[in-house]
Amino acid sequence: MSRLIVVSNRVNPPTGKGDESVGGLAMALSAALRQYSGLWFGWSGRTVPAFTGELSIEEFDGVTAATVDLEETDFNEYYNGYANKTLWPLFHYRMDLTAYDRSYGEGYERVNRRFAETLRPLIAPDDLIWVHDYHLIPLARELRALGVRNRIGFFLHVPWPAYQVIATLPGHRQLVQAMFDYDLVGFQTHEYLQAFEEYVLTEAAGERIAPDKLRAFGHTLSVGEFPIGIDAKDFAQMVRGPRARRMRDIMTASTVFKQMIIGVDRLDYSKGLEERFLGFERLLADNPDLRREVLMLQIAPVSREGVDTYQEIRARLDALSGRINGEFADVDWNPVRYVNRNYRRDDLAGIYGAASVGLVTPLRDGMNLVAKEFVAAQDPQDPGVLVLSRFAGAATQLKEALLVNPNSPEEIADALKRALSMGLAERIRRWRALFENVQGEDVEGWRDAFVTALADDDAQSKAALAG
Ligand code: ADQ
Repeated sequence: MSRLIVVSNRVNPPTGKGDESVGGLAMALSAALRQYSGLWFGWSGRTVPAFTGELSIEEFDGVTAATVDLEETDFNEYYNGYANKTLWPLFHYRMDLTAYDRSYGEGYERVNRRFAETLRPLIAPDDLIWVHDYHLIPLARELRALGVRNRIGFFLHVPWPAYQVIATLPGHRQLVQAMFDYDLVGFQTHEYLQAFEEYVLTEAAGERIAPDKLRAFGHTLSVGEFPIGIDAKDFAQMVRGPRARRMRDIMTASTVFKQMIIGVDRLDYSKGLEERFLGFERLLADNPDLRREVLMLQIAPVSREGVDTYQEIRARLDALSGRINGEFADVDWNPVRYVNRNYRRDDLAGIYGAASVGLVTPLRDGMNLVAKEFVAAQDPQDPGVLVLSRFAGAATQLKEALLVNPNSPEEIADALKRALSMGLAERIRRWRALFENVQGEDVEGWRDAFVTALADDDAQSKAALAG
């Protein structure tokens, strides 16, 4: 079998201590690689004054992690710049926050070239190469320029936006053209795949040559829908483990006689945190009888602190949580608990398990793994209710959640009210359907489906060549 090389911006191999750094992609790739003796290549997370291309190689649980340091300018122009100030907001429909700065684009191209040059010597002829996310769209083009002929696949963890939105990006054509240097490109949902196809067929004068094959820019590309899941088996085991149980007991004791609503998100404007706080405030304002009966715990570790918008949203959330508590708190009750810390995964499992409602209301989200983790952590005899944004990719799978428009505090308040008073029979019925999906479409299935599609095509094209 071919070796798998995974490439992502950050490399976060499993440490086995449950303290892997935060982020859906890191969680998913750790889980996906755990049973694969593959190579994981990317940025070390460190910056140095000048790029050296020196590799640092470490082994974790059968996974070889090969990382490279970036130089300060690369970090500012590629990571903070093009990736997080241009592509991230644009792909999440925040054109108002999207920065178009030529130096960011140049930094993005430069880092992708440097990644390709550093990775090149590690590639053996039969390796399958799997590149992840919006930081690295041009990587295949750079590898091809260095003579790499291996099968290369790309998976986009975030939404692919509507044609008219992507068309606002200067250089959009070049970006899409670079995707045609891959053999396979995967998206989280049908909606994103369709939006990509629409761009290719209309803007790039491409054609569909098979149900899952597009031709444009002189290349043929396979495309597909690969909804990502969580490490459901490990998670279920963790939920039953001593650490999660203890955490659940601590949380239950600290919220006694109250129903807890839980939110867990990176502190990011795409996650709809302000609208969520306003929805909870509306619930309290409209339902005096519910005050003192509920509390909302929002866990939101800070991320991307080098980007101004992230500092601004943090300040606004501090003010908003303070305002809600100031308005409604009593001597023995605070409606909002707002913490900016990271937690171990087994602790998080226990916290989810103690909650009556999981409140997951991103304004846009590629998939959203928190929704799936919440479902996996529930007690089958007495499960909590998931309130989920219709604009999370997860909404296409988790249909038995209470789906809401995350822009509307009223809709959030109404759904919370319904969730808090839902009877046991309905909770169990909904949860069973959700759990079946979370378990059935897990991260291993996602990995296997993608890798098989990438490798299968290989067999086909070799057969075609031989024929
Ligand atoms: P993210 O935007 O990071 O991921 P998400 O899918 O919700 O979003 O994953 C977040 C992960 O971080 C979860 O596993 C969660 O448990 C963990 N996490 C969050 N807060 C934490 C805390 N305080 N302590 C510890 N862990 C915490 C991107 C895309 C998503 C897509 C994933 C995977 O934006 O749409 O689902 O990649 O493809």
